[in-house]
Amino acid sequence: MSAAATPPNKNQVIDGCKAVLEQNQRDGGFTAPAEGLYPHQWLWDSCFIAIGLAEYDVPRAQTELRNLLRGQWSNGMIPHMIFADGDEHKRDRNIWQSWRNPHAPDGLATSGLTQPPMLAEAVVRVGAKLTLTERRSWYQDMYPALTAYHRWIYAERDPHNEGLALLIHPWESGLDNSPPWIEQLHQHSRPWWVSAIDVLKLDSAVRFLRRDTKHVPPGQRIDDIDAILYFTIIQRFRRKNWDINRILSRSIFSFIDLPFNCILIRANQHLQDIAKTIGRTLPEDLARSIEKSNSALDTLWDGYSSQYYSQTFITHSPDATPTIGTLLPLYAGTITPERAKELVAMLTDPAQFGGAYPVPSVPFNSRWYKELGYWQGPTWINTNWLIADGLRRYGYDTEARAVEQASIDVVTKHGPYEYFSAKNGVPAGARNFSWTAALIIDMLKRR
Ligand code: 9WN
Repeated sequence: MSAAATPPNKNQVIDGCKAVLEQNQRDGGFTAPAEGLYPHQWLWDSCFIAIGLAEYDVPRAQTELRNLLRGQWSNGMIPHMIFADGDEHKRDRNIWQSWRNPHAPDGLATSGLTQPPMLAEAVVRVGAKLTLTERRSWYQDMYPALTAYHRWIYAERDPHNEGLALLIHPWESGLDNSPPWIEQLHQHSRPWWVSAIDVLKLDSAVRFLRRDTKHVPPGQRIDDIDAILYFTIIQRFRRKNWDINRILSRSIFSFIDLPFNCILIRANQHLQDIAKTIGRTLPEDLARSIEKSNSALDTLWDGYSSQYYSQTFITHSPDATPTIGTLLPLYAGTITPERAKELVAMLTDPAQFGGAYPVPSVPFNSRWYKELGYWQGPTWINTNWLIADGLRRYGYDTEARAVEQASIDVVTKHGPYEYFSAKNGVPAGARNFSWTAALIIDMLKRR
């Protein structure tokens, strides 16, 4: 799909994307995000992948999501990774040791964290391809797991009943090293030995521990010291057996992540629709929390800079670093049309998020903007998909089409890479990346 003289047509792009999903399919029926770099099953990746699969292979989309539920813990948590079998992945499984927690599933190694709750959206997108009878039975199947998951989010991650979920590790946000997370990371003390590695400039010597920099240029990813710090948090949580009470009693992070909460709010709406379709009533505690979430999103608005921000959980102070997160309340769909209009103005402003290949993960005018820096500048197709969906629900069809067209253009030109320069479309990260392929199929098929 790359430097051909004649650009591939729509069907050829779709076929190329299908081939990527074929190639990344693994034994047991899950789809890896990318060959080599990401060998396991990831939560929100599988949801985006199922949305694309639903466009041409509904049974496989259903299998993808059912496979994700293999990893669900008995307390309702859906972990962000289910580790692949095989000796070559033993080290990954041992880093996490999910089996230390009594809620973890038997005979399956998972992470001990979650990721943005995209599952309800994926279930509904798959449901839309079924007849009413089939849809009801699909929803009946998925409803218990979904309800348990959303209840777990509120029970464990909203301890003060405020309607906003806290996250305990940057990986839970899906936007791993988005600037607010790195800022939080740097505000906390680090273990002495990490400082020693830093001072002695031994950071690149520990690079052998990382998988990502074996596949993509280190300059495009999180730096080594920060990567080590991410792992030290995992080590610490592992020592606490992934028990949330022990973790929260002395946690590095407890952060109210804006994108995660926007996705949660949208997921709640889907869950309500699912319940209605099958004549079920959501448990009262969950219904109350959902109600609170809808209004709580407004507390993340900063009137001074006219932006939405993430907040620290304890003090509720905003982390006033602009990122693509500020646009995701469009996807949540609960903000006023006036607020939506302000967000659309930011989206189309060339100094912020507007440009040749929108939408940059960090605005161009931010001091953090880094053209090919992981989640610190490039355009990602999943966030484009979320923004386009939100725009459409607020009646901004032209803007939604433009975001989708830019996504289609860049993938038609270069293939389904992990991310792209928002300035000139240069591709970066993993090639043949599953969610890019899946969401482009979805965008093209819906044209
Ligand atoms: C850690 C798989 C995942 C995505 C995340 C992305 C990246 C993992 C990593 O890859 O995170 O979970 O190894 O850096 O940030 O959004 O789900 O594609």
